[in-house]
Amino acid sequence: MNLTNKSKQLAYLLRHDRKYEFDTNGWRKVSDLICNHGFTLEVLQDIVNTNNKQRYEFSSDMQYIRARQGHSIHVDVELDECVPPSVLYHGTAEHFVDDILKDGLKPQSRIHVHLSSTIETAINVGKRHGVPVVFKIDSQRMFNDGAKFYLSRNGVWLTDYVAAEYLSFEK
Ligand code: HQG
Repeated sequence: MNLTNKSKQLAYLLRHDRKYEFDTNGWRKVSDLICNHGFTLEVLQDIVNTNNKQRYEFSSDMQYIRARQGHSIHVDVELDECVPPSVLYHGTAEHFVDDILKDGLKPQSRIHVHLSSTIETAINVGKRHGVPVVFKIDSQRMFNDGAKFYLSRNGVWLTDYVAAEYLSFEK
């Protein structure tokens, strides 16, 4: 299996694996991945160091590893609460637009709604689901209205929910 496939397998094991009992902060034992899931320490180090989105991190003693965001399992990855830029973006696909305009942006299976500071990133996120559509989010007004925003250590903006009143289409 090449490194990209191993990285995808790792994303599942660190974000979505309901069978594993995670530490409350989302850490999984490196030894479990080596003994039970076919990883070596070298492969894990390679993935952590070369991952294009810097999705994963080791604990300082290298005994544990976790994903920095994107979980569906309920863990607390110690996200930093931050003041957002005045505008953020969310990329989605055309076929979700009607529901989003009705119900707002929901986290669906994940813990948070994922937002980005650039339109380019949002387009790439949207493409994963179909013909991409980018929403612009009035994050400043949301923040002033009391919403919380978090910035993951790999630069992804997260929030709990975005009501439709804060959304507009990015042309
Ligand atoms: C949509 C990747 C209907 C939402 C990316 C999205 C990201 C609704 C989809 C990260 C809805 C959920 C997360 C509503 C939201 N009705 N559809 N009310 N509200 N949706 O994959 O944001 O590569 O869970 O627009 O780069 O696409 O894995 O979220 O299209 O940062 O590290 O429901 O995953 O990161 O899809 O992607 P997802 P996402 P990684």
